Order: sequence, then C-alpha cells, then structure tokens
Amino acid sequence: MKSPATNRRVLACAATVISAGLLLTACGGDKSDSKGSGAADAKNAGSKTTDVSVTVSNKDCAPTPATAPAGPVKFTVKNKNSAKVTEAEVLDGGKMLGEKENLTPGLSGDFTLTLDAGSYEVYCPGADTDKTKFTVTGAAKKSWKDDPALVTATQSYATWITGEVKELVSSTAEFTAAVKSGDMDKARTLYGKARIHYERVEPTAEIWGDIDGRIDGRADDAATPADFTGFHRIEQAIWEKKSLTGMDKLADQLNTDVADLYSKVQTVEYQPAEIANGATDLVNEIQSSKITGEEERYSHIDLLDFDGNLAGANEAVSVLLPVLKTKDAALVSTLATRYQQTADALKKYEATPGYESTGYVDYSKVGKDARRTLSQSVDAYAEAVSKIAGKIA
Ligand SMILES: [Cu+2]
Repeated sequence: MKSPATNRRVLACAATVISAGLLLTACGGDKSDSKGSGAADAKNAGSKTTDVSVTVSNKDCAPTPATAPAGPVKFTVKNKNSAKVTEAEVLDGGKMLGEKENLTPGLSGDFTLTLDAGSYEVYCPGADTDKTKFTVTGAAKKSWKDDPALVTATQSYATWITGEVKELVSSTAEFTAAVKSGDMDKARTLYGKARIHYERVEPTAEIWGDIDGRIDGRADDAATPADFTGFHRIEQAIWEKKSLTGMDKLADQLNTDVADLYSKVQTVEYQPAEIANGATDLVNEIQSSKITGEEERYSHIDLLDFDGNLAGANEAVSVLLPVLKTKDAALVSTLATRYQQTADALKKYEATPGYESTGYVDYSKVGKDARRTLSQSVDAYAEAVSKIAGKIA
C-alpha cells in the first residue's frame, strides 16, 4: 500500500494536472514485454475509450466489464459506503499504472490509461478480496522501442537516476554519521546535501509504494508516531526538538531504505511517457509542497528541494528533447523559455554559502508576495511540461 505521504502529494496534484494519478511507473526486466503504457497518450488518440466502472467496498473492487480491447480505458471508481476501502489502483505485474484514492463514502473519480494487451489487476488495499484480474485483449501495438531515439532517451534517464541515487546513498551515509555522532552542526549542513538527491528522483522512488513514505513521509502522514521515519523525522529532531537523542535507529533505517532504493532503481526500465509524467510530478511537487513550505517545515531549506525538483524535471525533459523537437518545435521553445524563467526566479534567492550551507536563503524569510511570484513561474512551466507525454508516445 502506498504511503499517506504519497497519497497527499498525489491529491495535491489532482487539481492541476489530469495525469496526477499517473505516477512514474516501470515495467519489469523482461525486454520482450511491450504491454503496459502508463499514459493516456497520443498514439491511441483515434481509438475509442472503453469505460470501466469499479465500485470499492469492504468486500472487493471488481471492474465491470472485466475485459477491454487494447487502447484507452477510462476507470471510474466509486465508493458507495466503505469507510475502510477508499482507493483503487490498476497494477501491471505488481507495479501501479494509475489510481484514484482518498475516495471517502459517496465520492467517485476517474483516471484514463492506455493499455496494451495483457493481464492486469485492479487493487483496492483493505478489501477482503483486494485484487481482481482485468484483461486487455488484442494485438500488442507498435512499441516505442522501435524508435532508437526513444530507446536512447530512456537509457540516459536510467543512467542519470542511478547516478543520483548512488549519490543519495553516500550523502545520506555522511549525514546519518553526523547524526549518530551527535554532531548537531554537521548534521544541519549535511541534511540538505542528501535531501537534494532525493528530491531530484522522487517520482522514481514512488514506484515502490511505501519506500517513499519511509524515506520522505511527514509527521501528519504517519498512522502512529513510530511510523514517522526518514529524513523529516530527523529534520524535526534537529531543528524543532534540537536533540538527536533516539535518532540512531532512525538513521540506520534511513541508510537501509536508501540502499534498498539504490538496488531497486538498477532494475527499472522506464517508458518515455512515464519519464514525461515524472517530470510533471516533479514540477507539481514544487507547487504543492515547496512553495507552501510544507515539506521542510522544521528546517526551512525548501528552496534547495525546489532546486532538486526543478533539476529532476529538467533532466527528464532534456532526455526527451531530441524526439520532442521532431514532433512539436514550438513546445520545445516554450519549455526552454519557461524553464529559464523558473530557474531565474529561484536564482534570486541564491546565497553563498547560504542558510545551512544550502546555497539559498532561509525559506521562512521569503514573504507571501515573493512566494506567489515563484509559484506563477512554476505554474507556467508545469503547464508546458504536462503536454510532453501526449507528444512523444
Ligand atoms: Cu519530497
């Protein structure tokens, strides 16, 4: 089950992006397996959408109908009266392609996926029968793998992600060593050095459900105080409680969790539309949890996270540019302009060495109007980034 931390973030995105439910997903190691596209993409723009309804209940979440022809499938999820089953996800071999969540009794919502022939599952955590098979029939479509430029794009993205997570592992080791030795000053400046690597790759970490919650969850997401772990738990100890007592175990667990992430990212194969959706997620992250100051509420190093999210989005966009140029040159130039405007807006807050050596000022000192200006440039960039997935698939 996904972490509440992730739930809240996805919910925060839902207002701004249609593809909010589409986290960056990955298909397994089987190279011959071409099914499972995570995005409502352009290649099927002409084909008819199949409507599938899913009612979540304490008992199950069986889809009706249980089969669909390959192409766009719109899942409408309803919760009539279940207090404990409030979401439904579509899984491909255990990996989530799309979802609708936070459906309290009486609520409904939908998401659309373009699905290739194959066997999927509709999953509703908490129900007696929590998984029901969903079959997509028809021939497998022409694959993006036939386009060498897209293959190159996905490979360079994978290489970049792996490199970032490797640095996450080493910078987290340095940070947690300072925490365990009780060196408060060192811990304060090493915190951001590790955080930025996580913020660059966050949508990838979200592929594996609760790993993101363990590493990056917030106090208000945790079901019990013991469930509040990871970076933000230690952040709270440093900046709010001003004591590192009891942090040893949490530091060890954080190292284990980022090492786990590192071993997982080395097995991922990305799809082009998913890289594009990951970029959208990152830009929306800036809007929903950095501009608000929500994420780094104790340390106020939000501008560094902003930098990380923006760099992660820009990397995802960059690997797709060679292909995008051949499809929509105007969008490419809009992206470049709006990225630059966002980067320039952030640059205004650069400082050397900066607050807690982050290279930026203390975000709690950035006023309301200034935050609004930042938010406007992020919004414009997000709007352009959200168009990429439909162009490259
Ligand atoms: Cu985060």
